[in-house]
Amino acid sequence: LRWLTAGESHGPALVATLEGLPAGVPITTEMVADHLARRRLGHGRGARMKFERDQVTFLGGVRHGRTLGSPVAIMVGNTEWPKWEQVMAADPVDPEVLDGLARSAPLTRPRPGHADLAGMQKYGFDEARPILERASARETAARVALGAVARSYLKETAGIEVVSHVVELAAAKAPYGVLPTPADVAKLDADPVRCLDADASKAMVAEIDQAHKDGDTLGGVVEVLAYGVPVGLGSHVHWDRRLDARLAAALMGIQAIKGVEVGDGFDLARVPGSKAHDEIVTTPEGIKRATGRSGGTEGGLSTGELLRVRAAMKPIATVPRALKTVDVVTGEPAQAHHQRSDVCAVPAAGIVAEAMVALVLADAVAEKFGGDSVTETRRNVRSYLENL
Ligand code: EPS
Repeated sequence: LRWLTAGESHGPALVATLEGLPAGVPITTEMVADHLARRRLGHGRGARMKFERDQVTFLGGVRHGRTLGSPVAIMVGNTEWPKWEQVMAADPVDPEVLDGLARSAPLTRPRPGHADLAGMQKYGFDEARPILERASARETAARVALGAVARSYLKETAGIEVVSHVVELAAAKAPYGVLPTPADVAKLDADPVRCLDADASKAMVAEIDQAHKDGDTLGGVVEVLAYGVPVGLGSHVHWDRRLDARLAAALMGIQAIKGVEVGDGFDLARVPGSKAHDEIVTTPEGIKRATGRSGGTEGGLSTGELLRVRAAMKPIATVPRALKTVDVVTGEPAQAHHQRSDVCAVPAAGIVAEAMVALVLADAVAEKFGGDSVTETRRNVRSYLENL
């Protein structure tokens, strides 16, 4: 698969294209919109989530609710655009018009932790607007749109389903080993922080409320589970074909993610080998692993067990109680710019992480099973599983 996104946070729209899927994958505007709506959920999201909506339009690759096998192109309109038409115009705008607009004031006090400063230095800008517009996590809406297509492909061809939940939020932690299934998704989406454990959820909400009072922001950890992944996606033969490496890169590529774990991850480094691996046992359903510490990958290959990965998100860099910085025009110490921000976007990060895992798995399924129509791919999956 090949896929790309384009678009700025306050531009007219985000666009995303996905090439390499077979014909016949069921997908509708409503299916994409549903996942985009899930991404907007979560206690601690900022004002923009309330007044902006995601407008989905398919521009290519889909007819009457099924993919055609041609590149899929999706546009997600920014309903905020009318306020930004001059400031973010593609064509030159009369400087006098811009001078009269508060939104167009140069952002010369870069936020620590954001792409602002290094981006300005690298791309040769004297203010942060041209950098933050693309660095913004608004772009994740485009990935979630593509993820909706990828997950439909996975379900139709191989019966794979992807679920995520929040397992840590600042100091609040869900108990280890609570693993939601696809049947729990409605309950998770109804929880203010997308956490299955009621006590942990309450503690997470309290953390966010306190940070809000303190003018601060919070991070956390999300876990993504993929059910129904067949043995043999990815490969041990080369580093860039390893499924775990591809998942790690995809998750790390989400804004504000600073760490990724596969299975028990860093904890495996703290226990002896006898307690680190999943013993192989025979069961009425065939050969299985007795535990799930590996997270469903061994040697870069999926094992056929539950796939489990985690991503750690740092607190949002737009901190209301603004951090120390330097004004790049005067060279004087200053406070970082701040207009509005989310207190916490960890629940949303879980939905984005689902999309990234779905895109990686869709790529690995397409690579292993090929097929130009969903029926052909499904036949290939079935024949492979029957011959194991
Ligand atoms: C973001 C900052 C906020 C968020 C935005 C991501 O936007 P603004 O700068 O306009 O207040 O609302 O997220 C979205 C718009 C979205 O759809 O997720 C940032 O700096 O990353």
